[in-house]
Amino acid sequence: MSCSTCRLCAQSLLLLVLLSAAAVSAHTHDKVKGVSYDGRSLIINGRRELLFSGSIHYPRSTPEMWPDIIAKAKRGGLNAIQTYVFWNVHEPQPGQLNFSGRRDLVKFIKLVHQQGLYATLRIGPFIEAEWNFGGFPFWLKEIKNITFRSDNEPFKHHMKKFAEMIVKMMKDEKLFASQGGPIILSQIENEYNNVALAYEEEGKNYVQWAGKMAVGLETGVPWVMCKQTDAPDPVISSCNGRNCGDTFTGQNKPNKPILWTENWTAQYRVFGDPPSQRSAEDLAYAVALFFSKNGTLVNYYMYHGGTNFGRTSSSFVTTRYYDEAPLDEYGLLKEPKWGHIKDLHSALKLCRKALLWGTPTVQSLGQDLEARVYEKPGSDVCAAFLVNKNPRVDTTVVFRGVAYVLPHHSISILPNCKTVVINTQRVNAQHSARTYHVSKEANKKHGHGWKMYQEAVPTFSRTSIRANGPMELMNLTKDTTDYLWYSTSFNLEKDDLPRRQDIRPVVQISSLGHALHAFVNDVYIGSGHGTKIDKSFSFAKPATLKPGTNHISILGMTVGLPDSGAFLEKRVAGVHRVAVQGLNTGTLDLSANKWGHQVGMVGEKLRIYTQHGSHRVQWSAAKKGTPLTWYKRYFDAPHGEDPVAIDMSSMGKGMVWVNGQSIGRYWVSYLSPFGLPSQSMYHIPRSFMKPSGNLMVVLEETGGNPEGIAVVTVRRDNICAIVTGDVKPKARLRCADSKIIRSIAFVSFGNPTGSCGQLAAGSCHSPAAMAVVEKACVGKTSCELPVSPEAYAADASCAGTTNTLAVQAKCVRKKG
Ligand SMILES: *[C@@H]1O[C@H](CO)[C@@H](O)[C@H](O)[C@H]1NC(C)=O
Ligand SMILES: *[C@@H]1O[C@H](CO)[C@@H](O)[C@H](O)[C@H]1NC(C)=O
Ligand SMILES: *[C@@H]1O[C@H](CO)[C@@H](O)[C@H](O)[C@H]1NC(C)=O
Ligand SMILES: *[C@@H]1O[C@H](CO)[C@@H](O)[C@H](O)[C@H]1NC(C)=O
Ligand SMILES: CC(=O)N[C@H]1CO[C@H](CO)[C@@H](O)[C@@H]1O
Repeated sequence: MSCSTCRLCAQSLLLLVLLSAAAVSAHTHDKVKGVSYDGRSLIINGRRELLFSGSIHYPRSTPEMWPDIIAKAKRGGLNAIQTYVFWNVHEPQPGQLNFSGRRDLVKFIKLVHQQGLYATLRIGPFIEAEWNFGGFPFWLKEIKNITFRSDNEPFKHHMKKFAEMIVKMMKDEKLFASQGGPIILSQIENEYNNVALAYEEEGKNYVQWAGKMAVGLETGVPWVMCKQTDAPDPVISSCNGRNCGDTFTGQNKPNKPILWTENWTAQYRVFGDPPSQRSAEDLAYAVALFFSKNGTLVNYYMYHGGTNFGRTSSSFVTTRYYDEAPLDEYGLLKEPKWGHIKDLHSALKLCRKALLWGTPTVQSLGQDLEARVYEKPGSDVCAAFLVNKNPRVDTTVVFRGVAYVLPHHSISILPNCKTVVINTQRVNAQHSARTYHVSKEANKKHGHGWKMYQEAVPTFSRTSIRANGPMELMNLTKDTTDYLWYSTSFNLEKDDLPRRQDIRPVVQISSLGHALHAFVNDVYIGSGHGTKIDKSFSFAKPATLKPGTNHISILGMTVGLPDSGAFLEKRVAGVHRVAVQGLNTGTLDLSANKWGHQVGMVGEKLRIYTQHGSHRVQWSAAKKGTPLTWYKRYFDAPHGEDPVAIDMSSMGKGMVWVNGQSIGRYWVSYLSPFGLPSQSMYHIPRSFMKPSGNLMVVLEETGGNPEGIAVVTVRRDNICAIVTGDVKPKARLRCADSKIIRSIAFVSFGNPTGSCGQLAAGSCHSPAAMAVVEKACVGKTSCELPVSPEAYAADASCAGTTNTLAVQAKCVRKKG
């Protein structure tokens, strides 16, 4: 035995003593209602638990979707659901409360409870969350002398009032675990460490105050702060990020458990971003590593991202949110991510005893290779994690006398220290591909196609709010609309203008963000916008000016209020400076001119996107390509139960309403570096529609072709099994949403290539395989297939065979 192993033994003996002490204290909690913790784990109603939690935000889907989403999370092996509380949807005006519809927090938590899951409630009230203003209502900014998230009396007063109200609401409904309810943890503040420095001493005082205030609310369950290494006792600091098992686990005291409140399942997207992925393999690796390093609670951020309806997203964030999560925007299973982490949860649950009561040891198995073992001496309780940290090289390790193949960047889990039940790099879960289908019934013309109403461009004389210079935007819109018009008029002499017709003066605008459309003498001259990273931008476009009075009107706008960084209440946006260059007299600076402002669009004020309001204006036959145009038409809901979306590829930027409800902002003209829109499909929840005669209204800012808009249904009916025989002897296929397998589109055994939706046979292929798979699967909800050459009369000696079975099946909804 080498010296280093000696030291390991001594260390583990010490650990054993510590851990048995912890186990004893856990037993004394038996039959105690409520939640406590020690250095090992949370102890819920006297029981230690491994917690697999997923974020699902109630206002990002609909009450009609909640039961299905929660049930799918449960089937995916979760035992807890986490949500933020969204202050600005509950209290849009001071004292004016709303907890109905999508805002029904109590109903959401009760549904979680009904399905036997725990809940964790992140009250914030600062939540960030890519949510408008980080969750703060705009009126909070208008309170005299307020500084958000600091040791500031007005802020602390309102924060406390809100936290008290939410806690009381939960207590009245008996929703805390201490009352027999599902809520096992609450969170106060959010990632304050990121901004603490900016607030200096007042930040430190504020964190201490926030922790004490929260604890004083006496929920009977622990509070967490995420990434808060100075979290005041007994508040637990937890970890956020992609790789919490790697270097930092978030623990700020040895007597507090290691919890991971945000493990990003992908990355949220902003307009202009290319698509992103976090592979199922990488996610599973990170979670397995975290549990191998004493972690006991993981939360997938997001498990279901959903939709930023209306104007709820923060600056530049797309309307769909974390569509790459295990449940996609529509609540459909995103495979193999959903299935692979489900398999991981099953494997980890088999390790429960060892993880919660065993003694951890670490043994090196070579460079980048280690065995992390939890063992209870004197019993056969033993679980091992064999880790290969090398990002490229597959290898074989020997652990307790047995050889194990260990692919690169992977962890094998052995719940009995002998048998591998999962390797994070080997995905056995089925795959699925998402498809969109144009709905005939929804796109039928009915005799009435698109109608339009054009917004007028307001000139200075028609505006009411005047100032010497353009004013800050958010101060005027007060978060009631994205839009603020800026108008000014100025005179030019004939001599001011260039003599040559082909040389036109240039209108130059500098903006503090986020986007603008410019009109000169009622003619649209162009648009500009900033980015998520740099919201300010400048704009310069030639314009046709004339002798006499000229008008410049600029539609400035935000695309969601900011949600991150210090001093949110001091942010600025809108037109800043305006000049006309290239006049014979040089540059005309209009920044100190008299400017008029108009908040919002006329169509917004008249609510012409509602059935009632649409009668307030005169609609005419639609023309394409016109800026600042409202379009409307009626449509029937697509038949069936598949989710519904709308393809906006033919449009520019704006918003869509269905029966008066906003389905969010669209912005397809902002292309990613790959030349594609970040989002073309926009979700219309089924509950927004009735069977026929639905009113759709589109506000298009720059010009598009409404004839190109199509209502589509969304499916993940193409499911695939891609399994290699020497890893797993069986492959499984299962249709979701009570559908059955109608047909088999592709089968190959040998060395097939491609991914689900694009599978192709390789050089080794067995024609007999199709009949075998059809017989086993067609007409069934699920089927199990052997993965061996014999089962498919395949040539096992075919050069290049990988003994891989690839199947693509099509699911359909059962008739009747
Ligand atoms: C509350 O919110 C719902 C949407 O969830 C909305 O339909 C309703 O009008 C709101 N009620 C009030 C009083 O603002
Ligand atoms: C605002 O702060 C100033 C300076 O701290 C103080 O003098 C003033 O009384 C405060 N006003 C209110 C309404 O709290
Ligand atoms: C896991 O817990 C043990 C016992 O408390 C400790 O010695 C060890 O350092 C922990 N491992 C990690 C990675 O935190
Ligand atoms: C916004 O309005 C507040 C008063 O409501 C004022 O103190 C502040 O200076 C304004 N900000 C800007 C940038 O104009
Ligand atoms: C702190 C941290 O781990 N951040 C990572 C979170 O995940 C995203 C992608 O999802 C990474 O880009 C970050 O580096």
